[in-house]
Amino acid sequence: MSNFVSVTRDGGVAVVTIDNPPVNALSFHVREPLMQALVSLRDEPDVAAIVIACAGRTFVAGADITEFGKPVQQPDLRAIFAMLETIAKPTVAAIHGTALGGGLELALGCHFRIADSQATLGLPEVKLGLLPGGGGTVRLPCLVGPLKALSMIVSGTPIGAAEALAAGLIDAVFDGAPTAQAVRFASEMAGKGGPFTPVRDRDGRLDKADLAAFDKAVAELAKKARGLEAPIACAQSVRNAMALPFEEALVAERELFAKLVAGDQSRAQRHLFFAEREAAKVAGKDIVRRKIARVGVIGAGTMGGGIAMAFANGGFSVTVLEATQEALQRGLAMIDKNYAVSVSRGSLSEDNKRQRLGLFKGSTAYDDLADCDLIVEAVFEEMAVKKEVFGRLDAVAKPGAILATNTSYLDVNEIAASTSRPQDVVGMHFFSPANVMKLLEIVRAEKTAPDVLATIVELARRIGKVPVVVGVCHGFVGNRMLAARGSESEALLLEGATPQQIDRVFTDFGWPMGPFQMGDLAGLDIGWRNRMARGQTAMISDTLCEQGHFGQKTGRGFYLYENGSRTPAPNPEVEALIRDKAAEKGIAPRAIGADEIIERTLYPMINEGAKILEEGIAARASDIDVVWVNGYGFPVGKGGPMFWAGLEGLDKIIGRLDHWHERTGKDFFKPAPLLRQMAETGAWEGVAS
Ligand code: T1G
Repeated sequence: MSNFVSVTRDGGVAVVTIDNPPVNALSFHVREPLMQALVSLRDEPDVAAIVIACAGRTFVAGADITEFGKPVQQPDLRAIFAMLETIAKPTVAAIHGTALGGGLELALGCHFRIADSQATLGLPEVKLGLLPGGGGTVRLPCLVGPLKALSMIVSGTPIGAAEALAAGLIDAVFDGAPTAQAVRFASEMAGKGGPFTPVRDRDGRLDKADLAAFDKAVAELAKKARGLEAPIACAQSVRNAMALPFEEALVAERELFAKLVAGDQSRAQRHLFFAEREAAKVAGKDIVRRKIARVGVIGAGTMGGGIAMAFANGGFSVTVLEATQEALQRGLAMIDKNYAVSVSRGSLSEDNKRQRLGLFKGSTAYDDLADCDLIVEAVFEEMAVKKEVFGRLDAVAKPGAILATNTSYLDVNEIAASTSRPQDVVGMHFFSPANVMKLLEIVRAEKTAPDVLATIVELARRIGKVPVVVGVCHGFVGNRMLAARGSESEALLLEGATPQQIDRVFTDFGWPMGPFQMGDLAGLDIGWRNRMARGQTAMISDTLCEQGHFGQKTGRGFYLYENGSRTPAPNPEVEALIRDKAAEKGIAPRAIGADEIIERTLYPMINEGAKILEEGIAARASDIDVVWVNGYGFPVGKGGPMFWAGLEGLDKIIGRLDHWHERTGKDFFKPAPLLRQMAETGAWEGVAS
């Protein structure tokens, strides 16, 4: 056949094996021989049944994403799946690892699907700004019903084999040897004799479906789409499967897919798919990683507790160290409560909770960290405190242990220099809540050893984090650009914009919330302490903090939060404060439009991103996108600040930065040389234009 598709015989059963490492994507060089194999086996009289299986660690993980945006080479997936359904003899998909996207659609083209008990199955296309374009939105509802199909397709979250069996998606689950199991299953079916009904004709669950209930579910989902087109298109296509004849629904699916794949949102989300994988590549593939089995976390506060949970969730034993028993018990109680909330929400079983809590050991003695392979410090954000902790760590930690700091701003070189082993020191900047947020900024200090970096990047993926390696500067990549984004927020208030107006521009842009609501959520005192430490000021926020108004946690900040609610209400006192301060500064308020707000907040942020690239603090522009999408809620449909800058137009951005630089004289508006350079080439290296 070909290197990528082979056919073997096991009695009357023909086994078609796809072998296209690393994830058996259905690239053109797979599709062509696959089509040929299936056509010839269909017509082969002495073949009683056909099994489709994959070599390597997984079943087909989808269409080849690298082929999107390029002319489609025939046969495309739809042609193969349509041909599959013309095969009268039983066809069985043997699933192991992941059956995702086009991979699950291939399996839906078969009469039967059997899976290994550890397999996962899903249609994650929505995460690429797409919808399942190989018939998945039309065939899946036939097996699992429209509502289940809707939730699987709009969430894009894969399900396990047991759930797939219960939902009617697969026909059997086995422990191991899926191909051999599939051959046995196939010959059994062949023995029973047909006819074998293609999935497309099993519309029993569709007919009975309740369109009203479906539309109600769609309305709920639409609220969460936040301007993303793909979730809406997914829902529309599943609805078509209920309302239209099969072939018409397929055509409609194809049209929706063609529109999405050519759109900026999908380009942005595909950019992020590859950007996340690029970011996790550190130099020295063959570097021996250090063994990490036992982890220590110093500090059981909000960050320390979340970090400890992130490691326990990853299966690591964790020693949590606190200065006092009282603080330790408080921290462990918070961890227990967080798990209890997950159990009450059904996202964790009571057993899992018990098992995870069993991984924790509390202590108030540094000596108990002596057997840890990695120790993460999450104490108060003050250099003197950090140095004192690292000095004590240096005395007790075993040789070769990795010492990490969770500082979000401070100089990791200086912290490392407070030990006798700076080569073992690295920054691990988690984002709150650390057991939930995906991003991990890994700060490479001057002396951080290459194997320490490689070990921590790999470890990050093992605990479900998205790692990005950054250099040492104040605020690293994320917080440094956040400061640039915020530098004009207060000026905009004094000149006439309101917190609600600015936040509305951000939510219209696609952010979960705007800077003022975000400040209130995180706590205004964090930025305040940081500004005080650096001798900087923010007139309105500082005044609120001096009055003890830190945001949600005090019930009052830029917004009011009555009776502990999380819903922000306008705060008339803040509006009066802004007017007073503006008058004090002789600033006459004026009408400010959404474009100006975007130009004076996001453009300086992009400019700061360019400076970060110039200084080598980030290795690629796409790393900056990964930081902002996974750590700061930058809308995925815009691909991150640097990708979005390409969509917005670098010339336009430079033009407006020049305008505001001339008008305000503020340095952060002065376009970075790299930005001008990139405007000439039209693209950041690492970010497709
Ligand atoms: N196409 C091309 N390359 C892919 C790929 C794909 N579908 N999936 C993975 N890769 C590359 C990836 O870039 C990396 O490359 C290497 O494989 C290992 O991946 C018509 C429209 C399967 C869970 O969305 O979720 O089907 O960096 O590091 O952590 O309806 O890969 O080494 O050079 O992620 O073990 C739908 C995408 C496609 C699933 C494995 N499918 N893949 O995770 O490895 S759209 C998906 C994943 C579609 C049809 C439509 C994960 C994984 P490199 P990795 P991993």
